[in-house]
Amino acid sequence: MESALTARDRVGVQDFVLLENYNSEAAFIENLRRRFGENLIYTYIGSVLVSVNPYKELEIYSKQQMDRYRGVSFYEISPHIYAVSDNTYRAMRTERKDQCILISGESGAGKTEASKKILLYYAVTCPTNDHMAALGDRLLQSNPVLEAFGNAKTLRNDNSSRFGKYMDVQFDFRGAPVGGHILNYLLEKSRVVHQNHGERNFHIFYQLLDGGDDNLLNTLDLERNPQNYHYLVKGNCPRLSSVSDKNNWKVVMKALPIIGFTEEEVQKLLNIIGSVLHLGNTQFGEGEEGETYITTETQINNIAKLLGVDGSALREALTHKKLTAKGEEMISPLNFEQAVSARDALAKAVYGRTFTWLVEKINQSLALKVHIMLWGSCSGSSVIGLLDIYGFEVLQHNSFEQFCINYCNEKLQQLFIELTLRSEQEEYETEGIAWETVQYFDNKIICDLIEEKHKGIISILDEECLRPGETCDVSFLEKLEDTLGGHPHFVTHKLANGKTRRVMSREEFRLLHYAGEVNYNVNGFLDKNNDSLNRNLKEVMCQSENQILRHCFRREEVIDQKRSEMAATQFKNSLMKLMEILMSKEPSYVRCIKPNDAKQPGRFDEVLVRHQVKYLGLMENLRVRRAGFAYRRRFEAFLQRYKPLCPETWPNWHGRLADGVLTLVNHLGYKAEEYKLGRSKIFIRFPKTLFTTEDALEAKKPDIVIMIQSGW
Ligand code: AOV
Ligand code: MG
Repeated sequence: MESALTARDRVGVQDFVLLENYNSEAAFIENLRRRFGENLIYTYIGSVLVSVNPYKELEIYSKQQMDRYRGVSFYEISPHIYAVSDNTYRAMRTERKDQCILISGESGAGKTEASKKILLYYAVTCPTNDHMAALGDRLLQSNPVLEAFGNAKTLRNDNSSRFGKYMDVQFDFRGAPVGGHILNYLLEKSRVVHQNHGERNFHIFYQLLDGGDDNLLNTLDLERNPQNYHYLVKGNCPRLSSVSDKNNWKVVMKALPIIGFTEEEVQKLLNIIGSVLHLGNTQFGEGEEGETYITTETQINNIAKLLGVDGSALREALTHKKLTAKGEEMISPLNFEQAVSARDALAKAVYGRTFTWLVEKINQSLALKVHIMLWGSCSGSSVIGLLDIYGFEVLQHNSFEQFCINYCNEKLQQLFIELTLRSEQEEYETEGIAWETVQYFDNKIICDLIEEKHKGIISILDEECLRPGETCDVSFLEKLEDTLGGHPHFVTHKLANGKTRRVMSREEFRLLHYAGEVNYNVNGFLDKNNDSLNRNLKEVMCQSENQILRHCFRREEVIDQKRSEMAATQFKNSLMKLMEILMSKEPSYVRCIKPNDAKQPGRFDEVLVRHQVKYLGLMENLRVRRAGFAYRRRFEAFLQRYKPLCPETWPNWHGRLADGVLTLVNHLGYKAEEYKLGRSKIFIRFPKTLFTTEDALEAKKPDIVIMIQSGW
C-alpha cells in the first residue's frame, strides 16, 4: 500500500498540532500559505480538516487517490477530504455510532465542493448492495438537480447555495449505502423576483433558455434571450464565464430520469419554470379611477396554458383580493403596487414550493426501500450526515435573507464551540484530569440576541407582524431599539447619549456577528417574514391541472385560514431540530477558508485569511487540541477491544476496569506521557500510540481466531 509521504507533502506541517510555535497566529498562517503555494490545500488540526479553496482543478480527486486513502490511518498520509470521509466511515463501522460531517466557512470557501467530494468518495468506494446498485448514482445525481434549482451566481460565489442542505446517507450492515434523505432549509425565494447588481436568478432559468431545444422553448412560448425576461435582468448579469448553462442543462436533464422523474413530471416542472418567467413579464396599468388592470394578455394566456389554470380567474386574482368579513366574502381591488407585489408573491410561492416538491421527490427516490427492511438486512445500519449550508455573507445591502443565513452560521459555530472547545474542556474536568483552561469567544450571546423567546430579534419581528394596526419596517426597528438598545452586539444609528451615529442609516441595525459586523436594512423584513399569498391566488393554483402545483397548493390551506408560523420562526425551529440531530451524532469538521475575494487561483490574501482563522476559532481549537489528548475511550470499550493483546486481560478481566486498562497499557509499553487515566476513560495523547496498538491488533487477528477456535 502506498502510504509514504513525499517531500512535497511535507511542506510546512500537515497537522498544526506539530507546529513548533503553536501559539503564534503568524506561524499558523505562514504554514497555510506555504502549503497553499504548493497546492496542498488541506491541513489538520488534530482530526479537524482545514481546507483552503484553490479556485482551480487539482488532480487529487481521482479513483487512485481514493484507493490511497481507503483504510489508511489519518496520520500516515497527507491530509485530504477523502481521509475525513474514510475515517468517518470507519468510525461508523467499528463504533456503530451515527456520524456527521459538518462543513463550515463563509460564502465561496468551498463547502459545497467538499460535500460533493465526500459523497463521491462513498459512492465510489463503498461496497454496493445488489438491490440498491443504483443508489450511489442517484445520490450523486441529486446534486446537479438541486444546484440548478437552488444555487445562483452571487457576488461572492458563482455557484452559491441559496438553501441549506443536510443529507443523511444510510448504510447497511455491510457498509453499503442503501438510503438517503435530504432536509432543506429556507430557500432564498426573493431571488426569483429580484437580484442585486452583478447577481443572477437561480441557474435553472438560464439553463433552460440556453440549453432547451427550439421545440421545448416553443411549447413554453419562451425566447432564448434572457434579457427579454424581467425576472432575469435585475442583476444585469445574464451569462457567466465560469459556468456553461448549456452543458449544465444537459447534465440536469440526464439526472432527472435517473433520480426517477417521469417524462411527464419533467414537462410539468418545466411548465412551471416557464410560467414563472411569463409571470415576471406580466405588467399592470392603472385606470382613470385608480383600478388596476393587466396590460399583457399574452402572458396571462401563456401562464393559463402552461399551468392549466383558468385565465380569467388568474387575471382577477392578480388584481383583486378576496376578504372574509363577518362570514361574508368580499372582493376588493388592488392598487398598482399591491398588484405588483401579489404577482411577485405568486412567483416566489410557486418557485419555492416547487423546490420543496423537488426535494420530496428526490427523497422518495433515495428512500430506504421497504423490501430491504423486511429482510432485516438493515438492522445494524448506520448513518453519516453531511451538512452543507449557505456560508456567512456580508453584502453591500443586507436584508432578511442575509439575516437568516448569518443566524444559521452563528448556530453552526455555536455547535462547534459546544462540541469541541467546551465539551472537551468539561470532560477533562469531570474526569479529573489536570488541565489549563483555554479561553475562547462564545457566540451564544449572539444566538440569544437573535432567537431568545420574547426579547430576541425574531420574537420582536413576529410580534410586529402580528400586531394589529399600523406596523411597518420602521416601527419594527424602533421596537428593536427599545428592547435591545445597549446590547453589546446590537447597534443602530441611535447613540446612548441621544445623538445619532451618522454613518448608519435610519433604516438599519447592525449585528456584531462572530464572523464580523453586518448592517441589515429593515426594508421588507415584515413582508418577507409574513410571506403571505392572497387567498384567491392560492385558490387558482390549487385548481391547476398541473399535478405538481396541485400537490404544492392544497385545498385545505385555502379553507383553513389559520395563520401558519412566520418565516423566521419556522427557520429557527427547523434549525433547533437540526442541532438536535447533529448533537446525537459523532461529529467531524471541515473548516473551509476562502483565500481571496477575486475567486482567483494562486492568490492568498493574508488579511482575509487571518480574519477567517480568527473568527473560526482555529487558534483556540489548536490550543485545546495541543494541550489535550487526541483520543479517549471508556475503560470497558478500551479493554474489550484490546484485551487480546495481553495474556492477563484475555479472554476476560475480572478486577476493576481501571486496573485492567493499566495492566494492558503496561503490557503494551505505553509511556507515562502518552496517556492518562481519568475516572471512567483512558486519554491517549498522540494518535500514533493508538495506531500502533491498532496495528498490533490487526497483526494478531489470525491468532485470535485460532485462540477462540481452540477454546483458549
Ligand atoms: P461554498 O459552498 O462554500 O459557498 P463552493 O463549494 O460553491 O463554496 O465553492 C466555490 C467555488 O470555488 C466552486 O464553484 C469552485 O469553483 C471553487 N472550489 C471550491 N472548492 C474547490 C476545490 N476543492 N477544488 C477546486 N475548486 C474549488 V456558499 O454556497 O456561497 O456559502 O453559499
Ligand atoms: Mg455552497
